[in-house]
Amino acid sequence: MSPTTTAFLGLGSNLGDRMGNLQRAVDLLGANTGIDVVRSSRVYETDPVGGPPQPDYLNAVVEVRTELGPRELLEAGRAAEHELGRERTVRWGPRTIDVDVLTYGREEVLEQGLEVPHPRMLERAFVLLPLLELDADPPLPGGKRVGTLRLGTMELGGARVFAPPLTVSVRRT
Ligand code: GSY
Repeated sequence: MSPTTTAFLGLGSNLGDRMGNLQRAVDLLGANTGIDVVRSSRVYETDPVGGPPQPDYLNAVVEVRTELGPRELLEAGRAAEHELGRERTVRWGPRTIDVDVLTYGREEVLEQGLEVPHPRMLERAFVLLPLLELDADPPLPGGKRVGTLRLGTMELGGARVFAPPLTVSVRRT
């Protein structure tokens, strides 16, 4: 068996059946050979950040154990987005689903189109709140530690608990 790495993925949806889209993304990710979805945070309803005026999002974070490398994990997320009909037309615009690689072990990745830990996660309540539910001391951009940050309403506002964690199915093979 290949070595596995714990990674955290951010999920967001603000078009169509938002809960259904998040759950389907979890199921599609978990259907990949080489990805086990271990846990989900609760689902938060969040004020949209950036882009044109758009509906509120539902956001969650899932913990995965994966044999894939960070780039392959990103591709698996893109494939799930594609399957759910995501169209990349408006930058920062509304979407059926967004899958972001937030962290990959404690590795730092800086490649074309892939930066891990995610560079904007510290400014986003919709990432921080669900992520901190699953890991009290996650890898952060620039090697920062949660304990040294002064997280207040600027960083953590605009998010409300909306639903319990998404369902993850344990693989039995
Ligand atoms: O970066 C992911 C897509 N996105 C989101 C999001 O998922 N949640 C909220 N609240 N605002 C967002 N703006 C963008 S772009």
